[in-house]
This record gives sequence, structure tokens and C-alpha cells, in this order.
Amino acid sequence: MSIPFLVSLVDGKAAGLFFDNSYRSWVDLGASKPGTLEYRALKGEFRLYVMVGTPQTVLERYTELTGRMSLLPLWALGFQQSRWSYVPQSRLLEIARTFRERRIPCDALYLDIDYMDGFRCFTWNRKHFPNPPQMLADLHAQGFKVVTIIDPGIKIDPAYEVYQDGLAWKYLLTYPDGEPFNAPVWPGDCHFPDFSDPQVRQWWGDNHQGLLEDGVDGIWNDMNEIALITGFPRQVPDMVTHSKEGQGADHAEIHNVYGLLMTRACKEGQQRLRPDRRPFLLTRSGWAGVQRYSIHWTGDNNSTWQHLALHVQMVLTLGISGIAMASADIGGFSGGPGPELYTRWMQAGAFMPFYRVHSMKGSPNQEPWSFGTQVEKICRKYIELRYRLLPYSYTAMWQASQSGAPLVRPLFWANPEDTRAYSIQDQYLYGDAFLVAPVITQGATQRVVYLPDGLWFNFWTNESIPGGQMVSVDAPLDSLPLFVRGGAVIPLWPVQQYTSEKPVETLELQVYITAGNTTSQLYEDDGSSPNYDSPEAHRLSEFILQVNQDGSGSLRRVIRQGGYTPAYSHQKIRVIGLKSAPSGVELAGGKLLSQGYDTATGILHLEIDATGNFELLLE
Ligand code: MIG
Repeated sequence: MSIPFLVSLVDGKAAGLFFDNSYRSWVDLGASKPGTLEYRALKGEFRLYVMVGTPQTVLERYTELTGRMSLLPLWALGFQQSRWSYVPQSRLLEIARTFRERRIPCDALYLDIDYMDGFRCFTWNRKHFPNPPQMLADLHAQGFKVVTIIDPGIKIDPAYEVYQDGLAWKYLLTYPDGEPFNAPVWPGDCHFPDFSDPQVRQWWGDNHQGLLEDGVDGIWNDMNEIALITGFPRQVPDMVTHSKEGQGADHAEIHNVYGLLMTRACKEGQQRLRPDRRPFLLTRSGWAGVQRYSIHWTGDNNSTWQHLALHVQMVLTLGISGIAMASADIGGFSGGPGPELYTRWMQAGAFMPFYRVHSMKGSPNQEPWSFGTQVEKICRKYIELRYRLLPYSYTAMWQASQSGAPLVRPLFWANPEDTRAYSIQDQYLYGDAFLVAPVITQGATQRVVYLPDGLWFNFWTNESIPGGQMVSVDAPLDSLPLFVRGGAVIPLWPVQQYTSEKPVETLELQVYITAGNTTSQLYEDDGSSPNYDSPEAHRLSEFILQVNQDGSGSLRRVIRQGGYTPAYSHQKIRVIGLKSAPSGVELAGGKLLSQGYDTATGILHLEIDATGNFELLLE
């Protein structure tokens, strides 16, 4: 993933520099000449876009230019289990069954390269998967979605249709003399499609028809850097030629955008072939703007504590580079994590833009039940929390589609003036309200957390803590240090075993009282329609909280956009942080079905029958 975009932040003022040149380039950030940024590229034009403002407005401008993600189906926010590879079919079905038996929520299972027939793209290994439509229907009935991998390498095999067509129609990369370029990948010697040609993209997209008709729910693009395996040549030579939309170009110019163009072909194919569904695509390679087509995982990491720390750092960096949804292989790809590392990784992963375990061929099992009952119990707790917070995460994903704001944000995002937050890379914000400080040190049962200015609440204890200071937090193995910004209104759903298991009948709202005025958003739609932009298909609400010094105040829900009607008819409200029981509670816009103040916890519990606008007064 190569994104020649730089964000600087000095005394609260942010600048974005986008070097729009796809050739190999070098950046020296003051290492050889202090105070001087040096940028060099092999060839091409010098084209620089400059944006200034706050980190937020810089990202808004950058993604206005390079594009924003479209909403993924809701299931993409559920838990996802992958490995290289779940074969044969009986193994995949066993994994699915075990999730349901053990009541560990899960939405998606992945099929890595061994589902194919001799690594030929768009084929099935019929020995291991005798009846894919039947198998997929069976998994769908249990609430699972299935994502299959597709690599760009096309096996050189005269009996293989994709090879025949690609060769006959001259859709493949060639040397300048017209000879097709070939190099080894998993299937042996391969040719590669020229995704910089619109006709090739159309053809490649259409090639997904069989998989989609069989019932595959999403696609996973790998090796699209282009990565080759041991042999000759080691890399695609610069002289290899491309169409570049008919203008002609060499590989030196296209190399960095090849992966992005492949994802474009795949996403557009999904849209054409299955217009009634939102596309799902996960890619390894990409370039500036790949967020328009795909989400991203960071490739082959190791099952080490260092790589857990790196997971956080990389997702933060990718986020401010326009990739609003990125994550890494949870548990680590190569090696085995052991129970403690796996547990810590599963906790942090619950607060990543997407939540996917993946591991390498030959590595020990990495399902949530693979490390004994204690670890399984903790994993279930965090996966369930992920499902509880779906309406919150979904709103954050919608924000990414509107403004480019990533789901995982650096601490300075909300406090650009707070210079102490600038260099913190082992904590992050998740959406507007959460601050996450994962434990990334072996053996640690405590960690130090920096809380930026404002009032914060410990999510587990509801204790309120003033920000602008470092605090030490207890973090036994079952505890992820997690804080909520004062003034936030967090929407929650009940736990489900998968995202569309049952209609949500009650929306829960957790309100964190802080003196002042705050606004929180909630975006709602059916979680699957591609036309979510239309007014009837979605609804945007704001929760406006106004609290006086004496604790009295109001909470209003205001529908700002759209006429979508969710399934729930009740809202349960928990008001956290009141100093004492309110002397009166009044509701406009619905019926107050129950109320109670719990003196032990200091939480005010309310249930109302409103589904839309309401105003709640606390005296
Ligand atoms: O050379 O498809 O990053 O996630 O499991 C390895 C097999 C090829 C690399 C990907 C990894 C995937 C693996 N692939």
C-alpha cells in the first residue's frame, strides 16, 4: 500500500501534502537536511495538492479529492474468522457449527487459496467443495457470509477458460515486443491482467459472476502489489507495458496503482452483477484513493507483541491517509500467539474498523475457543461488546463515507491543540466517543493512559476522570482499558449471534453526563440496501445533551435527515454520572414507561416508547 500523502500538525495547525505521482518515489522528512522535506520521484509530473486546517478538515479535503468509501453491508462490522485455509468443506462447516454451539457471535468466514482448483481464479476444488451453492446456502441459513480470495495471477493452462480469453483478447500484461509477461505465483507460471484497461476491468469484474451466483458474499484481493513467489523474475520489470486507459504506460508508472485498479474492477463487477447488494471487498495492495473500492488489511504480520503494537500504529496511519477501514490479522499471521497475546489482540480488535482473525498455513489454530475456556470466555465478552456497539460503529462507518473521517483516530483528532497527544501511538479514539488504550505489553495487568482535556468515564466502572492527565488503569487479562468522552450518547443493540439474526426491538442509549452542550450522531438504515443515500432509506439523528452545573438539563433526539423507520419501538436510556436522583423527569414525544434511580450505581434508568424525536427534561 503506497499513499504519497503526508499530514503535518504543528501547534494545532494541520497541513496535508498529496504528491500525485505514481512512480517510485522517495521521501526524506528532515533526516538528511533538518527542517527540509525532500521528495523525489523516478519520473512523471510534479503535482502537489496542499490542504490546510485541522486534521479533520485536511482529511475532508483529501478525501474530497481522492474519494471516500461507500457503506459496507452491516455484516462487515461483525466478527470475521479466517485462516489459510479452511479446507475441506467439512472443516469450514465444523468451524461454523462451533461458533453457533459455543454462542460466540460471528458473521463471516473466509476461504483462502485452497478452495480453488489448482489456484485457478474463479474455480472451485470439487474434491474439497463438491457443491458450493449447497454449502453456501447451508452457511447462509446459519447466518454466515462467505468471502473468497482472488489473486491477479492467471495460471498458464491452455485448458483454463480465463487464460484462454485473456490471451485471445490481449487482456494480459506484455513486454514491449507483445510477448505476454509471465512469472511464478501459487498456480505456477502466470500471466496478469492489465487492469489499467477499462475493457479488462469489465472482463475481470464479469469473471466473478460464477462465484457470486454460487452465493459468495464478498471478495478478498491478495498478491495485487503485484507480488511474485520465488523464481524468476522477482518483480515485474519496469518495461512491461500497460494500456493506461488507452494512453500507454510502462510498469514503472502503473506498479503502485495496479492493486487499486484491480479493486476497482472487482467492486464495479460486484455492482454490475449484483446491483441489489452492497459490494464487499478486502484488499492488500492499493494507492491513494483505494478507499473508494475496498477496505484494507495490512498483510502478513507475526504473532508477536511488537506486531500487536504495530497493528494500532498502522491502522492509525492508514486512517489519516484516507483508508478509513483497515485492520491487521488478529492473533498474527505467522507463528502462534499463545493465550495471553491472543486475548489482548482480540480485545484491541473489537475496537478496530473491522474485526478479523487470520493465520498462516501450518500455524496453530486461532479460533476463539483454541486457547482454553478462560480465553474463550474473554473473547466472547469482547465479541459480544462489538455486537452491542454495532449502531455506534455503523454510525462511524457512515461518517467515513461522508467526510473521510477514519473509524480509528489519533488522540489529536478531537484535540488538535493538545500537543501532549501528538506522539501517542498506543492509544486511539474509536469513533467520536471512545478512547481505547489496549494492553500491548506481555504480562502487564495495568497500564498508563493519557486522557486528553475534558471529562472521561471509565467504561467498565462508570467512574468519571478529568482529562489532561496521565492515569494508571488496572487491566487484568479480561479488561481492556476503555473510556467514554463525557457528554457522549452511545447507542447499543442487544447481543446477536450475527448481525441480522433478529429484528432489534429496543435501542439502548447510554448517556454520559457532563456540564455543557454536546451532540452525538446516530445513523440508521437497513444495513444492506445499496441505495442508502435516498431519503426514505436512511435516517440521521442527533442527540443533543445540555447539562447545567447543578446536573439538571435535557436530552433531545432530533431527526436531521431521512425517513427510514427502524424496527424498534422502545428506547432504554441509562443516564450515567448524575450526582443524585433527579427531582423530576419529564418526557415530550413519547410515553415514559418506567423510571428508576439506582443509588448504588448512580444510574438513572428510563424506558420510553418513542422511536423518533423526543425531549427529556431532568430537574
Ligand atoms: O504468499 O493466500 O497476505 O493473508 O493467507 C502468501 C495465502 C499469499 C498472503 C496473504 C495472506 C494469505 C496468503 N497470501
